[in-house]
Amino acid sequence: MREQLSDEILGKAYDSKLMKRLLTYVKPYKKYVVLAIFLNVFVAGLAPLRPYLTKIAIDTSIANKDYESLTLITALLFISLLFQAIMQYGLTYFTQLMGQKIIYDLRVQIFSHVQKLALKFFDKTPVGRIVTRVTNDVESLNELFSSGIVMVFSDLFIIMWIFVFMFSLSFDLSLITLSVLPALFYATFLFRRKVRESYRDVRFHLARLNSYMQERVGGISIVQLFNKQKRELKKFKGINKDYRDANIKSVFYYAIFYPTVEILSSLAVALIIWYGGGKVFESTMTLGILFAFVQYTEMFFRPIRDLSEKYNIMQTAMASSERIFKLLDDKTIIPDPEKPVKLSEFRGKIEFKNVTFAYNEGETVLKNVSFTIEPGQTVAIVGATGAGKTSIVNLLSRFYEIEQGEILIDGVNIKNMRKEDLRKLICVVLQDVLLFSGTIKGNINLNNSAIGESEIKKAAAMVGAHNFINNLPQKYDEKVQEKGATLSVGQKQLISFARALAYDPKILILDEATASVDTETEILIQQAIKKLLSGRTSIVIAHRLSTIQNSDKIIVMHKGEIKEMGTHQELLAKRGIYFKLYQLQYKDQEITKTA
Ligand code: M5T
Ligand code: MG
Repeated sequence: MREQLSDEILGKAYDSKLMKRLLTYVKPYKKYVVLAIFLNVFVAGLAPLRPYLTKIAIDTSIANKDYESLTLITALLFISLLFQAIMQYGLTYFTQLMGQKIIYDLRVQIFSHVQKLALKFFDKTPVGRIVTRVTNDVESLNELFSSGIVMVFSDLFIIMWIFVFMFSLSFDLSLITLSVLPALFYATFLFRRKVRESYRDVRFHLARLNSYMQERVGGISIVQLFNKQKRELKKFKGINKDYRDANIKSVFYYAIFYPTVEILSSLAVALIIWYGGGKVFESTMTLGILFAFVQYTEMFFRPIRDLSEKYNIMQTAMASSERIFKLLDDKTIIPDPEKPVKLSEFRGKIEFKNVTFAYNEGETVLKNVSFTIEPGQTVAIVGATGAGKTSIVNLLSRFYEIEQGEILIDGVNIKNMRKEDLRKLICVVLQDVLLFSGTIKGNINLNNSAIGESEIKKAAAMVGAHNFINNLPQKYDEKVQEKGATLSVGQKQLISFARALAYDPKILILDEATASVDTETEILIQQAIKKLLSGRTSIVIAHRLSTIQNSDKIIVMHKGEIKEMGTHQELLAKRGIYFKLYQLQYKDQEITKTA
């Protein structure tokens, strides 16, 4: 909850440091900015010109019954309107174009940065928040670039022009128009503060609604299984109501503010007609000037009203950019060495030397772990849940940095290798298989065109996945849903094996799933594993000890430490932890057999 709140904090409407950095994104599109400003000056200048033209029409043409000049002025009025419309179109088009181009760049930058971040970052950052950066936050910057910056200029330009025209026409009447300003500023000030509060409320309740929906829809099977629909609906209604009320409140402020501005501007117009009318009677002012002034006064209030909305855009954009830059500045990246070592010839020896590691400071997960795997060997790691088996794998792939000790491949510290080179050697078949939405084919070669159709089929056949894939309506082109939702656990496992085989890694790591599959699939998987392991250095993490009896070495982990090490027979003879584990499973099997 508090995290969400920090997401909703609104800061200043203008922060020069942030703005400076934001402008670096505008730099590549300088020509659009120049064009927009150019169009802006014209658009801003054209509107205030019209009341002045009317003044001439009334005072000169109409007063003197001069048809010719009246026609000319009417034509000028029309042309200026036409010009304004065309330029307005250009202005809108180019500013939107620029805005879209800038946020495209930003999204690319954020995504590519996020891909570089170490797992440690994702351990502490919910996915939803990163998605919000790329969508909502970037979108509010679009508003800043496309309508914010340029339009603020145009509003200021218009106000300035109107001022120039008004004061050149009549000083008294200008003062009358300005006399309403304090009230207008005060109303704007109040409105801004209230809208800002309600905006924050709206965002907060929206975030709540989103995360609630996401979680409940994600866990729909649990909701239905436990018949929680009614309760969930009631809760949702509550959250939805808060969101609705927050929205109504913010609409309410707009509903008050706009009419207030209207009333103030009508008041100014009335004052001008009353005072100016008197002056026209006295013949100290022409009718044309009075007429022009009424128009200027009406024109004057719109940009001022709009500016308060621009203020909100600026404020949201500043808060969004702050969050985006914070993400872009996150340095949770595992660095590549300056002078990377390349393995000239891979043999396949893996060494852990006194490795100590913690995900969070002070909570040691691995203590002084040392072992060696000779080239081509298969080593198994066993141990209770939470013993640190997966963590060993994470370290070998250098997903996390170790505090003490070193990990060597063929005698080279993995810290001295480029991450890319290191990970090219390794393939990990994870505990929970991750499939991407796409096709079966694409999930086996991960859309790497170097691995062709025949290699995909060969790999699938070798791990025994070919049969079930061939029975699918679309075979290898069968669509896979997000996370492989339409496939069984065993099928997903086989596909991930095919993926590993297709990539033909030098080092293979299997992190066996605890989930059990039927005997037939189990046999398939066992056979697949055998094929995967042959001829490469492998690490197998297994819960079923039957999988690993033939390993060259078995490492027994307990609470982050290696307690026993040896072959199956050696460890049984020791009558230690492994022996106990083995007995337990053996007993289990006896029970299931007799049952
Ligand atoms: C060992 C903690 C976990 C446990 C210990 C992967 C991971 C683990 N841990 C974290 O804090 N963050 C992480 O990202 O580390 O966990 P493990 O290495 O995953 O244990 P395992 O693979 O032996 O267990 P299992 O259940 O897979 O057999 O305290 O909290
Ligand atoms: Mg594990």
